[in-house]
This record gives sequence, C-alpha cells and structure tokens, in this order.
Amino acid sequence: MPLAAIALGANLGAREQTLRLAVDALRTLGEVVAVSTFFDTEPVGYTHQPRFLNGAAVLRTALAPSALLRELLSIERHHGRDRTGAVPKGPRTLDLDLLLYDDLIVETEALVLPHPEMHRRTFVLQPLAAIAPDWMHPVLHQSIAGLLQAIVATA
Ligand code: PH2
Ligand code: MG
Ligand code: MG
Repeated sequence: MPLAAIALGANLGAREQTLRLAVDALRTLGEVVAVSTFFDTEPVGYTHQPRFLNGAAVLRTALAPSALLRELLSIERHHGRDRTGAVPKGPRTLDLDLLLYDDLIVETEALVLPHPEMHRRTFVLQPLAAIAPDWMHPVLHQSIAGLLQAIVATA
C-alpha cells in the first residue's frame, strides 16, 4: 500500500490539541506509521502572524493522491480552517500539506507532488527528517535528511 508524507501546521487556537486531533483524523484514512514531535517555529514568508506548531506524519493509505488531498482539506475545514478572504500563507487553525506520495511526480492544477516548497522549508524538513530521513525526493534525488542538512548549511 502506498505511503504518504504529510506536513501539519497550526498557528491559531489550541495548536497542539488541533494537531493531535488532526493525527487522530488521519487514522481514519489509513495506518499512521509515524508521527513526529511538534516543533514551535518562527513564521516564514508572511511574518506578521503568530508562531506555528509544525509536525509531520507518514500514512499508509489505499486512497489515491487526489482522494487523499480531498480528505486532508476536509479535516482542515472540520478544524475551522476558513479560506474565504484569508491572507495567502497567513494564519490558520490547521494546515495539512501532502508532501510526498511514494515516489510519485504529479503536476496538475489541484496537486503538485512532491510539494513544490518542501525542500526549502526547515519547518517541514525538520519534523519529516525525524521520522523518514531516508525517503528520497523523487525530483531532487536527495534524502530528506540530506535536504535538511543542505538548507541548515546555507542558513
Ligand atoms: N506555513 C505557511 C507560511 N509560513 N511558517 C511556519 N513556521 N510554519 C508553517 O507551517 C508555515 C509558515 C503557509 O503554509
Ligand atoms: Mg502549507
Ligand atoms: Mg496547505
């Protein structure tokens, strides 16, 4: 069965509680084979917003990528995520990003895999490297641990 890597983030409300409930919700979509600890992180990009709590999970699932993405967005909405009029990359109660799905490469309007920003984001790579250091990025042909080392070295 395929493996999916998912990034979790929250910077509004009860962040830790929300991330825990989001992991519980992921368990309804397959088998959660690993969950990272949660990291308190500085907001990146749009910086005038509260600090984030970020984590990562690996899910073994029978859902196809598009179906999985739909379910992730539904969990976000269930936790109060409101995209209407929201600042892009701004504050959110819950963000669930599909990062990797096996070694699939996808480029559609709805979904890009691997996630196009993942290799630039410490707040994504640090938790993911804690649970899946050897997963190879199918486009960059580097491991998650290697990608993390690369951005830490240039920071
Ligand atoms: N998500 C963003 C923008 N900036 N910064 C941190 N630290 N963590 C995030 O999850 C995050 C962010 C848009 O998705
Ligand atoms: Mg995101
Ligand atoms: Mg998102």
